[in-house]
Amino acid sequence: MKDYSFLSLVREGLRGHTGWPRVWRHPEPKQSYDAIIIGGGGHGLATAYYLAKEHGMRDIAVLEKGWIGGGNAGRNTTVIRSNYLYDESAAIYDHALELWEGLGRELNFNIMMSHRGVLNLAHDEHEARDLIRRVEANRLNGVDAEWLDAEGVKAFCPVIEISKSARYPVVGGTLQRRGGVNRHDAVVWGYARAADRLGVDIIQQCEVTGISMKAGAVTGVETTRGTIRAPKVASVVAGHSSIVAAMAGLRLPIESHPLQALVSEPIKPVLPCVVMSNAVHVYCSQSDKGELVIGAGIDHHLSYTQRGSLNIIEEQMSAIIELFPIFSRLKMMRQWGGIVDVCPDASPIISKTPVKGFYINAGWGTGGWKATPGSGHVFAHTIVHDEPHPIAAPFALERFTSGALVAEHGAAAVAH
Ligand code: FAD
Ligand code: PYC
Repeated sequence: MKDYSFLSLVREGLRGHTGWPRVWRHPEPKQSYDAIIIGGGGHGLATAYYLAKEHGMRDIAVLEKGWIGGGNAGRNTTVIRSNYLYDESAAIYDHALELWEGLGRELNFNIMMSHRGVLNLAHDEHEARDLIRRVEANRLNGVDAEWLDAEGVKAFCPVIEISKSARYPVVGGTLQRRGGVNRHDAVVWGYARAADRLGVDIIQQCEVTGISMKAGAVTGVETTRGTIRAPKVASVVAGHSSIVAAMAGLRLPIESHPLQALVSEPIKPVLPCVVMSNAVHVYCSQSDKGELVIGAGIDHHLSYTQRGSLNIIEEQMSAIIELFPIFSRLKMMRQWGGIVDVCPDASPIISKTPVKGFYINAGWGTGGWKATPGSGHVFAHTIVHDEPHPIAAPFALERFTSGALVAEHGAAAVAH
């Protein structure tokens, strides 16, 4: 067992922090593996971890072109909830939420999981009816959900402006108490350390540039560090899904957009929960450091830049002040963007493909963080059995030809 005690902290401080053990290994890529996961974000690392832990697979590589957690895992605002409309979505997002509930203990890593509750606001009668319908659907699926009237919203989150004279008055909102936020990099590091301990090779600075195939089956990958063979290759590359799928000759029904977020200067605790509003088009939470973490919708143009454009920031700012006039004097400190892959029905793809041994986990759009453990868990099953896990089955590629779409634009909330 490595020594992370207070004494070791002092000892390492005195010797200039030169002796800390690595938390995971940095192995050279081997020539072949039983399975290769492309993408070292939350979903890729979770997939590798569950492959090793639940299915006894040990000969696995995670190939990451940059550094683990440098993609959307490190750029997202970590809102976690499972209040989606359709049964299929409730099943996967609530499966994930259940796993989140025990994940810190399971990984023995503090992921700073905070079940502080997520409020989704309604600003008119139509929106209220829509959200109440969702509350009812959620309850039928065993997902905790409550409808609060405007006074109930104010009681739960006193800082929200509910005046009737507001441009978009708050008429009520849904509350999922089990929803909340956590710490994105802790999740990545926790999964990485646990997967590494089970023998998974995590290989950073290793970009996949081609998928090798023979007779309609995958045989491995070409990378910036050479050819690596494997009978099973899984793509889990968030904003680059179409690019990697094209390497295997596949065209995905996906559009890639920038999605931005920003944080304010830190202030004392003022916002006890996550607040989201479709109509005003913004969401907000407060980090443990005190910063307000603020986001809105996607940039409408397609792009692979991780920046986004100014008009979205302006809209975000006016929207946040609409809901929280008290924040009007706050300075904004940092802004960033990520690339999100959006499917036409705002639901993900977790699927086998027409190429034998090639699997795709993609299209989580603006809302995949919350799914991380559940996605990795059911994807690992799909890879091992070459058959979809029952929870993953509705999210197979076939739905785009059968028409069995899982239309979740409403529950995807502000984001698209
Ligand atoms: P990533 O971390 O992006 O992992 C994919 C990895 O693949 C990257 O590290 C990338 O470098 C690597 N890669 C790509 N191409 C290759 C290649 N050719 N070879 C090797 N590696 C490659 N979701 C929520 O549920 N709640 C939120 O509050 C939320 N907020 C968001 C806010 C923003 C600003 C953004 C951008 C996204 C947000 N999301 C949110 C969405 C969420 O971040 C993503 O759906 C989810 O993180 C995607 O999975 P991932 O973590 O595995 O992705
Ligand atoms: O899916 O809940 C969500 C979300 C919040 C911010 C971005 N996505």
